[in-house]
Parts: sequence; structure tokens; C-alpha cells
Amino acid sequence: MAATPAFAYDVSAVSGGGSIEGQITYKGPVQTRKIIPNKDVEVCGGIREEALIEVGPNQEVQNAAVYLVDVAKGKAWPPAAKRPELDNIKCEFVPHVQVIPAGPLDVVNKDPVLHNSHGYYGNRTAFNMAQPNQGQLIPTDLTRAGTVRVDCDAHGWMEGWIYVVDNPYYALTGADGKFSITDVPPGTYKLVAIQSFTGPVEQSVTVASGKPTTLTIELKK
Ligand SMILES: [Cu+2]
Repeated sequence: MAATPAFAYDVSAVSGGGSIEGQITYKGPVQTRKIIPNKDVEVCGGIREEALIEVGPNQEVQNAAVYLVDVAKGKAWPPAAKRPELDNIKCEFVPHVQVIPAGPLDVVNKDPVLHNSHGYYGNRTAFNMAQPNQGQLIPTDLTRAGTVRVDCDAHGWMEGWIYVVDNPYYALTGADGKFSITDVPPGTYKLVAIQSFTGPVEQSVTVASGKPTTLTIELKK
């Protein structure tokens, strides 16, 4: 995929790359929020409680984004299976959390009700689109690396997160809280781990040639 990064990233062959293997944890109280659909309830469902962070039995965190910043050069982008997509399904954003390369994003309404997906970098609008029709797809571009929060102007409880990256050294943690970032040129980097409830943790990480660097990163509120 041809990304259009704000930070210049050059693809070049990586020799003697190492890897970063890690796990993200959170030990604090898990807060929840109450979702009270006040319209379109036949599609959007009933009142429910949603955890603001997905924590497993051993404090492992699912759907935390991990990425390196300001990487000048390294491995090629992975071949994209398909264009990144943000779906509105039953008045939820799916995927709820994703990491995508700077570049195109397709926003799709899969519901038979109006959604108005509205993405923000901080307070600045990144995209804002009304989609009254089921199956409607509107392409957009997220050209700048950073965190994009997505709201729906029609359903106040809807919220999604898109972490836009300008180099291919990124991961999203699985149900075991683990991540792996491979083929990293030896060197010292700034690594960011981020989750919407806790916010980011930044740390320095040094990668040695041909070896894994193992990290446990604790998110804190
Ligand atoms: Cu909506």
C-alpha cells in the first residue's frame, strides 16, 4: 500500500533486524460506562454496560496499540489484505480499535439507520460524513500520523479509535495482551503503547541485531 506519511519513511532492506516482543498490562480498577440508546433501539440494542479497557484475568490488555515513532527507514509495509475500513454495525464502530497506515480509509454504514461518523485528531475534524443509507461507503484519507477518535453525531454513545501510523512498526495486542514487532533495524527507538482509557505510555527501547527485546508495559490511569 502506498502510504503518504507526514514523517518521511524510507523502505530499505533490513539486515540483522531484531524484534520487540511484549505484553501490555493494567492493574488498576476497570471503569465502565453505561450505554443508553435513546433512538433507533431496534438496531442499536438496549441499555448495557461497557468496559473502558479490555483487561483479562492476569491484567493483560487487549486492543492496546503499540508503535515506534520517528523511524527513518526499515522494512516494507505489509501487503494490505484490503483497504482499511471503519464499519457502523448495530450502532457500534467495527473494529472498535484499529491501527492503520496513513492513507485511505473507507467508512461504511451497514445499518438501516442514519449514521454520521465524525473523526477527530484532538479537537480538529479529520472527517465528518452523514450516511443515511445501508451499504453506503464513503472513502476518506487520514494523511497524518496520530490518534483519531471517532464519534457518531447521530448516536452519542458511539465511539471508535484509529491509531494512524507512518511506519510499519506497529501492533495491536491480542486477547493475551501480547504484541510482536519484527524486523526492526538495530538501534534505539521511542515506543508508544496507547489505550483510550489510560492514554499513552512512552518509553525508549533498544533493539539488538538478531535478538528479541522483551518488554512488559504497564498502562496506568
Ligand atoms: Cu450512529
